[in-house]
Amino acid sequence: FDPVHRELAAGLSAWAPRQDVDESDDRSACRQWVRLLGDHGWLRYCVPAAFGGALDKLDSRALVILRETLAFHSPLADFAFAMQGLGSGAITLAGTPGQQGAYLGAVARGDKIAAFALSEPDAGSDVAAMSTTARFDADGTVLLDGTKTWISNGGIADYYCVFAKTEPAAGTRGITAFIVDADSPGLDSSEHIAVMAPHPLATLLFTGCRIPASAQLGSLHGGFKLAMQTLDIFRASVAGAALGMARRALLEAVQHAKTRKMFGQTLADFQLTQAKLGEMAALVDAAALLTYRAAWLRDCVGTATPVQAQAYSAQAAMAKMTATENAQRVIDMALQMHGGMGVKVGTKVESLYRDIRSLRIYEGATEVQQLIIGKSVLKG
Ligand code: COS
Repeated sequence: FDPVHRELAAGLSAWAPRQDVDESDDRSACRQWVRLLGDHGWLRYCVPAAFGGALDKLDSRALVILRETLAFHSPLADFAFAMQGLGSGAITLAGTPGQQGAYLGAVARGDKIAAFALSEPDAGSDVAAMSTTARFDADGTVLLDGTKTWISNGGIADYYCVFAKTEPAAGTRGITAFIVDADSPGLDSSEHIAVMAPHPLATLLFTGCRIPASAQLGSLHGGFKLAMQTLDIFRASVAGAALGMARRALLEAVQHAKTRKMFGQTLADFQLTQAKLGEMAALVDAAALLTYRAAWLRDCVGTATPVQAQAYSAQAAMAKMTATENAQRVIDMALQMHGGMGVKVGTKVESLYRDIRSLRIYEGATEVQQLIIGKSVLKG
């Protein structure tokens, strides 16, 4: 990390716990977090400096450190931050100057809420199986038809980066991205999906949804690679978020072990507790090293050549897989150490136990990360 990253972590660690957001309703809480994060300049790390961002380019180490710090304090704040990045990443990578000017500054200020619409009821991990279509009409407009689901920020987003088939028979080579404003005619985002931890999610129905041809994002049929490149950037930051939650669970466990009295001593005096804490600390550190390595690799070595891009994809996948799986184990061990208090609604380890679960699934499930790493190992 550079000094700028350390300053960022220190500044955000001081700021985040002072924010008072009622998280009982995830949709309004998420809006509030976007407003706060935008007003205080934190969202500027989601876009490059040329469009109102804080740094010249999307900086993976900054994204990792910001997500780790936010997730330590509030997984929902982390989610609000992350979606501004994921929902604008494809515009940063492939948008025209007009698209970048229209969306990126607003995202960085928190004036527009962003979303990324890739998954479908029958196409989650298997992206190429998507069936949403985009058809270029004679009048130069584009018609979208189909269903996207599990869309984070669905229903509260101001726009969606939507991936649709423009050449249905061509598999991964027949997908194109589009920017779809939330008020586009023929788009219905009213079907909310409730999940086990606070997280605004919805299904999007496109029924003859008409958008201008200028909404095409990136090259025709270049959508699959654009989606993969966008996910690549943010996968290391999902690892950062998992790391923040694991660090919080470890802290909660240590504090509990030092104060909880049983059999005439504290929980921390038992060797069994010391062994568990040792294992948890090692799991956290292993995740941290892989996460920071992936972020450093992207920032300092880059992804300009195919070899570099493949190496980074594999390392981001290792980081995402390891950090989310390790965090789940650490949080479970912390909860176990709390005994009955661990499952009481309202305790931090109880909410972390629910918060962490989806990270092993979204932005590429653990099994997808294994595939990406395995393919890279075979390529050599
Ligand atoms: N960057 C750039 N290009 C990439 C890439 C990446 N990270 N990953 C794959 N590609 C390219 C490949 O090089 C290949 O290019 P060619 O057509 O020129 O040969 C093309 O894309 C197809 O790649 P591949 O054959 O690996 O595609 P698959 O259909 O086998 O898909 C997985 C591979 C499963 C890895 C992919 O579909 C995936 O990541 N799925 C998970 C999606 C996800 O994260 N969903 C969550 C949604 S957001 S919450």
